Amino acid sequence: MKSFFILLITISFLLQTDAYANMRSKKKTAPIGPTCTQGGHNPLPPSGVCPKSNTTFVFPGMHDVPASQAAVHRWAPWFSVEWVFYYVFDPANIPPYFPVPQGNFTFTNGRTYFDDTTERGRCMREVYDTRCIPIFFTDVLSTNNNYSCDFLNIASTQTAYLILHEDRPKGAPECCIIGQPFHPPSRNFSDNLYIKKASTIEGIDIDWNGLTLEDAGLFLYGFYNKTTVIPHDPIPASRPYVFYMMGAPQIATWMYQKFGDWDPISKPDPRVWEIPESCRQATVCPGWG
Ligand SMILES: *[C@@H]1O[C@H](CO)[C@@H](O)[C@H](O)[C@H]1NC(C)=O
Ligand SMILES: *[C@@H]1O[C@H](CO)[C@@H](O)[C@H](O)[C@H]1NC(C)=O
Ligand SMILES: *[C@@H]1O[C@H](CO)[C@@H](O)[C@H](O)[C@H]1NC(C)=O
Ligand SMILES: *[C@@H]1O[C@H](CO)[C@@H](O)[C@H](O)[C@H]1NC(C)=O
Ligand SMILES: CC(=O)N[C@H]1CO[C@H](CO)[C@@H](O)[C@@H]1O
Repeated sequence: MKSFFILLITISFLLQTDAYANMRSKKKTAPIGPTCTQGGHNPLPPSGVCPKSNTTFVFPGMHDVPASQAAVHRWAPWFSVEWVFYYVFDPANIPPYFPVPQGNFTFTNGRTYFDDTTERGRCMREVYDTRCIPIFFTDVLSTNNNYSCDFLNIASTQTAYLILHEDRPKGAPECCIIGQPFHPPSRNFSDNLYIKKASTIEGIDIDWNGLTLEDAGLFLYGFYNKTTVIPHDPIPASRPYVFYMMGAPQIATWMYQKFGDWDPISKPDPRVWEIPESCRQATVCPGWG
């Protein structure tokens, strides 16, 4: 591993001495993906609020919570969580669902791994078993989403990779970049989300934390209101209930990630954070940015 990095440093030094390559390496360091994410994946803007969507959204079954009364929620220092991601085509079939969508949808199973305490900083990996999240509007990844994928984001690399597998569309890369600079959300990410609401679904009291973005629309993250004391951290941890956001409309206007089993006790296996060989030459994902 060490010798690999020394090799990289040597190569990048050699490239710097070549004017043409220098232009190319400059191009490579231009930001990839969203640059304003309300502090979630890159710094908050000086104003403290990313440019908002001008669409008016509705929130079925939710009521507003004044910011001063909103409960504080913290992700556990590490966790894994199972989920089902529902992709809902009809824009009028508005989340949240009670508890799952009716009508026309597709879905995939998957899981998220998070660890704020690794040698390489905060790490997150999302594994989509059969259908990748439809966030591509054009090009080879946008025609359908019936391929598996992983998103891997290691804070020390400031890069979010999309890793594709054998079932990827013809012509799609094995690995490409969707975010740079980009880091996994901090444990306190919900503090910066200024939409504060609450509702009860399946008898569970849920605190919603959200934002809207100019180009990407609505994002809402629901935690169980009841927090959990875990043995290895003084701050009570919050269990995720649902995350939802808007997708590429040719596949899904609404994308509803309903969390299941949550394990804030076992530390994810470090192998989860291994960046595959195929990512070493990765460039921006086709149809992205
Ligand atoms: C809302 O934003 C879109 C896209 O930025 C723009 O085309 C539209 O004119 C805006 N509508 C209003 C009412 O500001
Ligand atoms: C799923 O992908 C395969 C190719 O991998 C394609 O032939 C098929 O039509 C796709 N199905 C849907 C429902 O998009
Ligand atoms: C939130 O977490 C980040 C990263 O761990 C830390 O730098 C920041 O000070 C925290 N903010 C609050 C308000 O606790
Ligand atoms: C169901 O969703 C698919 C896309 O997933 C869409 O092509 C189709 O038109 C939808 N059907 C109805 C009846 O809305
Ligand atoms: C609806 C509900 O149970 N709300 C509770 C959420 O948790 C806070 C404490 O963090 C309570 O004060 C609320 O009553």
